[in-house]
Amino acid sequence: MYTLLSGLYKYMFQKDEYCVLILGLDNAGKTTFLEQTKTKFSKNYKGMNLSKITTTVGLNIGTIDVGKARLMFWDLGGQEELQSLWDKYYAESHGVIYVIDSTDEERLGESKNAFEKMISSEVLEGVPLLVLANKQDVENCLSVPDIKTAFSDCAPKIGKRDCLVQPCSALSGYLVISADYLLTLYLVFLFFS
Ligand code: G3D
Repeated sequence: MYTLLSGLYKYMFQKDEYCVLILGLDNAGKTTFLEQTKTKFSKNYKGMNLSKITTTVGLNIGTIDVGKARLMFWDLGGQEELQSLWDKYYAESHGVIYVIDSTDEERLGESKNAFEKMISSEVLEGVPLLVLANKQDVENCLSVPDIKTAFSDCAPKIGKRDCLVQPCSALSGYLVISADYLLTLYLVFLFFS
């Protein structure tokens, strides 16, 4: 009886846990994205003042619940010297959100190189990718087609894994945190896991 009840309890209340890495160069808006997401999806979470967020050094962690899923976000520092630590987290991850600063054309090549190195990892093969063209609230920023063109030679390395590129503004919340995104991610995880 106990086993039956505990099985039922687990079925009803236990969440499937997924780890999602948030990667990208420093200053891309990773931490701002994480804070917006936590604010939107965690009922009692009093978010930080987004304009006071400083660039990620080390690791920020956030957890949100979407339906029966618990998504654990790991926001990793994007400075060159910290990028070498990204691959330590690949084995644990079910999905990757790669954040690009659409206002920083100068560092777009650097971002592409970091992205290419990341998707070349065998450990991430088949792991779904969400690419966010962030800071779309800024006038004259690069558009999604501009970014896709700059990243076009990465396409063969993306292969058959699920990859979605979305414009967003982590700061204003514009287009960022629709439940659809997270639901898409969740469904993709379910599908691939
Ligand atoms: P990181 O975690 O990738 O290093 P942060 O990046 O989240 O710390 O953001 C770096 C800077 O970009 C911050 O500005 C932050 O406010 C800004 N930023 C993040 N997302 C957006 C966005 O969608 N639009 C705009 N306009 N700015 C954004 P500061 O001035 O604090 O360095």
